[in-house]
Amino acid sequence: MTHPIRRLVLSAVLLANAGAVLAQAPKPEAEIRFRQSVMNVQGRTLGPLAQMAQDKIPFDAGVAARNSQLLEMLIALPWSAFGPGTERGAPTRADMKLWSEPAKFKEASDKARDAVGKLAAAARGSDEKAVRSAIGEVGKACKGCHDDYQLKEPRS
Ligand code: ASC
Repeated sequence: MTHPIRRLVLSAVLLANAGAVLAQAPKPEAEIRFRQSVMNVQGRTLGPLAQMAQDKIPFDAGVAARNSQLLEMLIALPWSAFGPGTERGAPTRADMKLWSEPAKFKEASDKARDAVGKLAAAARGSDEKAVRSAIGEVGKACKGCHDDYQLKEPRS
């Protein structure tokens, strides 16, 4: 039995749900801006760590711990913003091949997550040598992925 009021309520509920689903799928431009923003903050967070590991600035265990833990949170964020349909929409340095070899990209991003996880674990301890070495591994993982998937210049 479909009473007109029931049908009206049902339609309203369906429409509201459709709205919620749309709200969950941000525009490609928003995804691109998001991943670029996270990558930017990651770079700013890794910067002092890399400088410490290379003896360009004095080693500071507090900064090492804080930045490593921040990096551990950040590294979880960008990957979901490289989904299908986010190949273009704003100037981006992401190489198109990123979308044609998702398994390889996932492997490269997992390496970065693993390396950052190890760094955060090392930074919770007091072994400066281990922290320095873990920073180096993070740098290598970031660079490895950028060598494969980051263009030198933005494309549209
Ligand atoms: C950064 C940054 C990168 C990586 C890479 C590590 O801070 O912007 O692309 O670290 O240079 O080797």
